Amino acid sequence: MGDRLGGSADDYVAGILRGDRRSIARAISAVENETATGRAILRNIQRHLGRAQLIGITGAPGAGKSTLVSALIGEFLGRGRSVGVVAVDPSSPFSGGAILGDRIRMERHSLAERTFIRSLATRGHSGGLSRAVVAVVDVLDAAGFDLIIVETVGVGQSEVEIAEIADTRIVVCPPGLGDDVQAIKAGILEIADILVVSKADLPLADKTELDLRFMLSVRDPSARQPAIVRVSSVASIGITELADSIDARRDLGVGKRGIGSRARMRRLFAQEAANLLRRRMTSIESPALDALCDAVACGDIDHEQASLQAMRLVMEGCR
Ligand SMILES: Nc1nc2c(ncn2[C@@H]2O[C@H](COP(=O)(O)OP(=O)(O)O)[C@@H](O)[C@H]2O)c(=O)[nH]1
Ligand SMILES: [Mg+2]
Repeated sequence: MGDRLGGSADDYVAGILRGDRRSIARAISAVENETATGRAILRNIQRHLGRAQLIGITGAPGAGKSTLVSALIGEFLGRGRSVGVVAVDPSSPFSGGAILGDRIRMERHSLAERTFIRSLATRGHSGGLSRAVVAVVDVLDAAGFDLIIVETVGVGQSEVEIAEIADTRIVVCPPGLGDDVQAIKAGILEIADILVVSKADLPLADKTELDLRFMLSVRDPSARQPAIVRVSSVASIGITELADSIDARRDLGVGKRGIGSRARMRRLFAQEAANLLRRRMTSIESPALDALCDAVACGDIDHEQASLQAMRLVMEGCR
């Protein structure tokens, strides 16, 4: 099976597994465009997945995500690791100079070989943005990148969904969002494994950290407690600590071969199933569903039971 770029899926897969950059770049285009070759590539790389640790970085536009990603690339390259990046925020492009700081510029060529940065369009993915991101991540995983960082702007449902799929979820909170950090939606706080107070060189960073600690303290105490790390990408503060927190999660087994990818796939299933269910349940013509709504309204059945029944009805195609 060939495509207009002139390769068969087997050629691409062989190239990806060798770490050949041209094959990786073209395979990403094929999977992103959902071509027949792209689908064949994805099927054939599945058994080579699950080694990479997937890190999601999300936060408001201008929060400092891309700058932080650049700093993290430098830090992890310095630790001997390779890093793939998928930026679902094409508004702030990466600059090679910033990524490969002075400290490591001498080794520039070999280091450039150990990074791969790709922007992904936010529109035009018929299978959903999450699935498109996972497909690109899979290619980078098969290519052997140790860490894969996905940067998304934390506005909108699909961006939160992408962040949710990652093994390690980082929410970036810049100082000076106003009186408090209400601008950080509760939903996005819930998914954070690590909360980063960015731009720690700015005076308001103290207040942002206090606000975050307060917000966490008033939550349900049984909720997962994310770590809080202050960083300044421009003043090189906290980058080592953040990388240590990320490594600590890897050492816990997050992202180990097989475990990470299986959990990642379940989260993707859950999202896709929920989306599918939502679409069908809200649009399907069904007297049985209508009767169920009436039964809840009359108090004949409780919400949880009714939801389970509604799910069953939708899966059976209703009537
Ligand atoms: N003072 C300060 N500014 C920063 C820092 N990190 C990023 N910025 C600035 O914040 C702006 C947005 O950064 P960017 O990384 O593109 O944010 P993104 O939209 O979240 O990816 C840019 O002007 C950066 O120079 C930092 O650590 N300290
Ligand atoms: Mg950005």
